[in-house]
Amino acid sequence: MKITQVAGFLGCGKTTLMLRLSRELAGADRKIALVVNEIGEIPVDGKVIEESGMRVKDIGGGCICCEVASTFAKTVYGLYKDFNPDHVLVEPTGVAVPHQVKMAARMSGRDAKIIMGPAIVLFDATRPGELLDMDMLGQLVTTQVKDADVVAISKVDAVDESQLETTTDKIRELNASAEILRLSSFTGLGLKRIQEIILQWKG
Ligand SMILES: Nc1nc2c(ncn2[C@@H]2O[C@H](COP(=O)(O)OP(=O)(O)OP(=O)(O)O)[C@@H](O)[C@H]2O)c(=O)[nH]1
Ligand SMILES: [Mg+2]
Repeated sequence: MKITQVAGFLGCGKTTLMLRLSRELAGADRKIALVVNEIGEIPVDGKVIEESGMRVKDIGGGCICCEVASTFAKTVYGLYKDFNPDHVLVEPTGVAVPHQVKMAARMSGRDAKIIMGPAIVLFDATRPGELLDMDMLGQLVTTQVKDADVVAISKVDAVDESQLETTTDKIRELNASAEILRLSSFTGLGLKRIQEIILQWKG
Protein backbone atom coordinates (compact mmCIF):
# COMPACT_ATOMS: atom_id res chain seq x y z
CA MET A 1 0.00 0.00 0.00
CA LYS A 2 1.67 3.17 -1.19
CA ILE A 3 0.77 6.50 0.41
CA THR A 4 1.14 9.55 -1.81
CA GLN A 5 0.26 13.05 -0.73
CA VAL A 6 -0.96 15.85 -2.96
CA ALA A 7 -0.11 18.92 -0.90
CA GLY A 8 0.10 22.65 -1.48
CA PHE A 9 -1.46 25.91 -0.36
CA LEU A 10 -5.23 26.60 -0.33
CA GLY A 11 -6.85 26.57 -3.72
CA CYS A 12 -3.81 25.42 -5.69
CA GLY A 13 -5.76 22.60 -7.36
CA LYS A 14 -5.22 19.59 -5.07
CA THR A 15 -8.75 18.16 -5.20
CA THR A 16 -9.05 18.67 -8.95
CA LEU A 17 -5.80 16.74 -9.47
CA MET A 18 -6.67 14.00 -6.95
CA LEU A 19 -9.97 13.29 -8.66
CA ARG A 20 -8.38 13.04 -12.11
CA LEU A 21 -5.42 11.02 -10.85
CA SER A 22 -7.55 8.55 -8.94
CA ARG A 23 -9.60 7.79 -12.06
CA GLU A 24 -6.50 7.30 -14.19
CA LEU A 25 -4.76 5.12 -11.62
CA ALA A 26 -7.84 3.02 -10.90
CA GLY A 27 -8.27 2.30 -14.59
CA ALA A 28 -5.47 -0.23 -14.67
CA ASP A 29 -6.91 -2.73 -12.21
CA ARG A 30 -5.57 -1.06 -9.10
CA LYS A 31 -7.42 -0.41 -5.88
CA ILE A 32 -7.38 3.23 -4.89
CA ALA A 33 -8.38 5.01 -1.69
CA LEU A 34 -8.56 8.74 -1.08
CA VAL A 35 -8.08 10.50 2.24
CA VAL A 36 -9.21 14.12 2.25
CA ASN A 37 -8.49 16.44 5.17
CA GLU A 38 -11.05 19.28 5.17
CA ILE A 39 -13.62 20.15 2.55
CA GLY A 40 -12.14 22.64 0.16
CA GLU A 41 -13.40 24.73 -2.73
CA ILE A 42 -14.39 21.63 -4.68
CA PRO A 43 -16.09 19.18 -2.34
CA VAL A 44 -15.19 15.54 -2.72
CA ASP A 45 -18.37 13.60 -3.34
CA GLY A 46 -17.42 10.42 -1.54
CA LYS A 47 -20.59 8.58 -2.52
CA VAL A 48 -20.07 9.07 -6.24
CA ILE A 49 -16.43 8.08 -6.00
CA GLU A 50 -17.19 4.99 -3.94
CA GLU A 51 -19.67 3.88 -6.56
CA SER A 52 -16.73 3.60 -8.94
CA GLY A 53 -15.07 1.14 -6.56
CA MET A 54 -12.75 3.42 -4.66
CA ARG A 55 -12.80 4.15 -0.95
CA VAL A 56 -12.95 7.70 0.41
CA LYS A 57 -12.23 8.88 3.95
CA ASP A 58 -12.87 12.40 5.16
CA ILE A 59 -10.98 13.70 8.16
CA GLY A 60 -12.10 16.95 9.79
CA GLY A 61 -11.48 18.70 13.06
CA GLY A 62 -7.94 19.82 12.38
CA CYS A 63 -4.85 19.19 10.34
CA ILE A 64 -3.61 15.62 9.76
CA CYS A 65 -0.04 16.79 10.20
CA CYS A 66 -0.67 17.96 13.77
CA GLU A 67 -3.99 18.10 15.67
CA VAL A 68 -5.51 14.96 14.19
CA ALA A 69 -2.35 13.08 13.21
CA SER A 70 -3.40 10.04 15.23
CA THR A 71 -6.84 9.97 13.59
CA PHE A 72 -5.04 10.03 10.25
CA ALA A 73 -2.78 7.14 11.25
CA LYS A 74 -5.78 5.14 12.43
CA THR A 75 -7.65 5.89 9.20
CA VAL A 76 -4.72 4.68 7.13
CA TYR A 77 -4.45 1.53 9.19
CA GLY A 78 -8.21 0.96 8.88
CA LEU A 79 -7.97 1.28 5.10
CA TYR A 80 -5.16 -1.26 5.06
CA LYS A 81 -7.11 -3.75 7.14
CA ASP A 82 -10.53 -3.38 5.53
CA PHE A 83 -9.80 -2.47 1.93
CA ASN A 84 -6.09 -3.05 1.34
CA PRO A 85 -5.72 -0.60 -1.56
CA ASP A 86 -2.65 -0.46 -3.79
CA HIS A 87 -2.58 3.32 -3.51
CA VAL A 88 -3.77 5.83 -0.97
CA LEU A 89 -3.88 9.41 -2.23
CA VAL A 90 -3.91 11.95 0.58
CA GLU A 91 -5.00 15.57 0.33
CA PRO A 92 -3.77 17.44 3.42
CA THR A 93 -5.06 20.91 4.25
CA GLY A 94 -3.47 23.84 2.49
CA VAL A 95 -1.45 24.70 5.57
CA ALA A 96 0.01 21.24 6.21
CA VAL A 97 3.73 20.58 6.18
CA PRO A 98 4.57 17.58 3.95
CA HIS A 99 7.24 15.95 6.13
CA GLN A 100 4.89 16.05 9.11
CA VAL A 101 2.20 14.35 7.03
CA LYS A 102 4.74 11.65 6.18
CA MET A 103 5.58 11.23 9.86
CA ALA A 104 1.91 10.88 10.75
CA ALA A 105 1.39 8.32 7.98
CA ARG A 106 4.36 6.32 9.24
CA MET A 107 2.69 6.00 12.64
CA SER A 108 0.25 3.60 10.97
CA GLY A 109 3.11 1.62 9.50
CA ARG A 110 4.05 -0.47 12.50
CA ASP A 111 1.18 -2.79 11.69
CA ALA A 112 0.31 -1.88 8.12
CA LYS A 113 2.68 -2.65 5.28
CA ILE A 114 3.13 0.77 3.79
CA ILE A 115 5.46 2.25 1.23
CA MET A 116 5.87 5.99 1.54
CA GLY A 117 5.10 7.53 -1.82
CA PRO A 118 6.27 10.94 -3.00
CA ALA A 119 5.19 14.26 -1.51
CA ILE A 120 3.79 16.03 -4.54
CA VAL A 121 3.49 19.72 -3.78
CA LEU A 122 1.40 21.91 -6.05
CA PHE A 123 2.46 25.50 -6.57
CA ASP A 124 -0.21 27.75 -8.06
CA ALA A 125 1.28 29.39 -11.16
CA THR A 126 -1.35 32.12 -11.13
CA ARG A 127 -0.16 33.75 -7.89
CA PRO A 128 3.58 33.27 -7.36
CA GLY A 129 4.10 36.78 -5.94
CA GLU A 130 1.63 36.37 -3.12
CA LEU A 131 2.68 32.80 -2.32
CA LEU A 132 6.36 33.60 -1.97
CA ASP A 133 5.97 36.99 -0.26
CA MET A 134 7.74 36.51 3.06
CA ASP A 135 5.49 39.01 4.85
CA MET A 136 2.47 36.95 3.88
CA LEU A 137 2.47 33.25 3.11
CA GLY A 138 6.09 32.87 2.16
CA GLN A 139 7.29 30.98 5.24
CA LEU A 140 4.70 28.28 4.90
CA VAL A 141 4.77 27.92 1.12
CA THR A 142 8.58 27.94 1.10
CA THR A 143 8.58 25.11 3.65
CA GLN A 144 6.11 23.15 1.55
CA VAL A 145 8.26 23.59 -1.57
CA LYS A 146 11.46 22.64 0.28
CA ASP A 147 9.75 19.51 1.59
CA ALA A 148 8.55 18.35 -1.81
CA ASP A 149 9.79 15.30 -3.69
CA VAL A 150 8.01 16.66 -6.74
CA VAL A 151 6.83 20.23 -7.32
CA ALA A 152 3.98 20.49 -9.78
CA ILE A 153 3.50 24.05 -10.96
CA SER A 154 -0.28 23.99 -11.29
CA LYS A 155 -2.80 25.83 -13.52
CA VAL A 156 -0.19 26.42 -16.22
CA ASP A 157 -3.03 26.79 -18.72
CA ALA A 158 -3.75 30.18 -17.12
CA VAL A 159 -0.31 31.84 -17.36
CA ASP A 160 2.19 32.67 -20.10
CA GLU A 161 5.58 31.13 -20.81
CA SER A 162 7.74 33.93 -19.40
CA GLN A 163 5.82 33.93 -16.10
CA LEU A 164 6.27 30.17 -15.93
CA GLU A 165 10.00 30.39 -16.46
CA THR A 166 10.36 32.96 -13.69
CA THR A 167 8.30 30.81 -11.32
CA THR A 168 10.28 27.68 -12.21
CA ASP A 169 13.56 29.49 -11.43
CA LYS A 170 12.24 30.57 -8.02
CA ILE A 171 11.12 27.05 -7.18
CA ARG A 172 14.48 25.63 -8.26
CA GLU A 173 16.25 28.06 -5.93
CA LEU A 174 14.20 26.72 -3.02
CA ASN A 175 14.53 23.04 -3.87
CA ALA A 176 17.49 21.85 -5.88
CA SER A 177 16.65 18.16 -5.86
CA ALA A 178 12.91 17.86 -6.51
CA GLU A 179 11.58 17.14 -9.95
CA ILE A 180 9.71 20.23 -11.14
CA LEU A 181 6.96 19.73 -13.65
CA ARG A 182 4.16 21.67 -15.29
CA LEU A 183 0.62 20.68 -14.50
CA SER A 184 -2.79 21.57 -15.81
CA SER A 185 -5.55 19.36 -14.51
CA PHE A 186 -7.80 21.11 -17.05
CA THR A 187 -5.80 20.22 -20.18
CA GLY A 188 -4.21 17.09 -18.72
CA LEU A 189 -0.65 18.37 -19.13
CA GLY A 190 1.69 16.68 -16.66
CA LEU A 191 -0.82 14.07 -15.48
CA LYS A 192 0.91 11.15 -17.17
CA ARG A 193 4.25 12.08 -15.61
CA ILE A 194 2.74 12.35 -12.14
CA GLN A 195 1.15 8.95 -12.57
CA GLU A 196 4.48 7.47 -13.65
CA ILE A 197 6.28 9.01 -10.67
CA ILE A 198 3.72 7.59 -8.23
CA LEU A 199 3.84 4.12 -9.75
CA GLN A 200 7.63 3.95 -9.94
CA TRP A 201 8.39 5.53 -6.53
CA LYS A 202 10.38 3.15 -4.38
CA GLY A 203 9.86 4.85 -1.00
N1 LIG B 1 -6.98 27.29 -14.68
C1 LIG B 1 -6.97 26.22 -13.89
N2 LIG B 1 -7.69 26.21 -12.75
C2 LIG B 1 -7.66 25.09 -11.99
C3 LIG B 1 -6.87 23.95 -12.33
N3 LIG B 1 -7.03 23.01 -11.37
C4 LIG B 1 -7.89 23.53 -10.47
N4 LIG B 1 -8.28 24.79 -10.83
C5 LIG B 1 -9.24 25.67 -10.15
O1 LIG B 1 -8.69 26.14 -8.94
C6 LIG B 1 -9.70 26.23 -7.92
C7 LIG B 1 -9.29 25.43 -6.71
O2 LIG B 1 -9.23 24.05 -7.06
P1 LIG B 1 -9.26 22.88 -5.98
O3 LIG B 1 -8.99 21.62 -6.70
O4 LIG B 1 -10.48 22.97 -5.14
O5 LIG B 1 -8.01 23.31 -5.10
P2 LIG B 1 -7.58 22.73 -3.67
O6 LIG B 1 -6.11 22.89 -3.59
O7 LIG B 1 -8.15 21.38 -3.46
O8 LIG B 1 -8.30 23.77 -2.71
P3 LIG B 1 -8.48 23.65 -1.10
O9 LIG B 1 -8.88 22.25 -0.79
O10 LIG B 1 -9.54 24.67 -0.82
O11 LIG B 1 -7.15 24.04 -0.53
C8 LIG B 1 -10.99 25.72 -8.58
O12 LIG B 1 -11.74 26.83 -9.01
C9 LIG B 1 -10.50 24.90 -9.75
O13 LIG B 1 -11.44 24.85 -10.80
C10 LIG B 1 -6.11 23.99 -13.56
O14 LIG B 1 -5.41 23.04 -13.96
N5 LIG B 1 -6.20 25.16 -14.28
MG1 LIG C 1 -9.33 20.58 -1.90
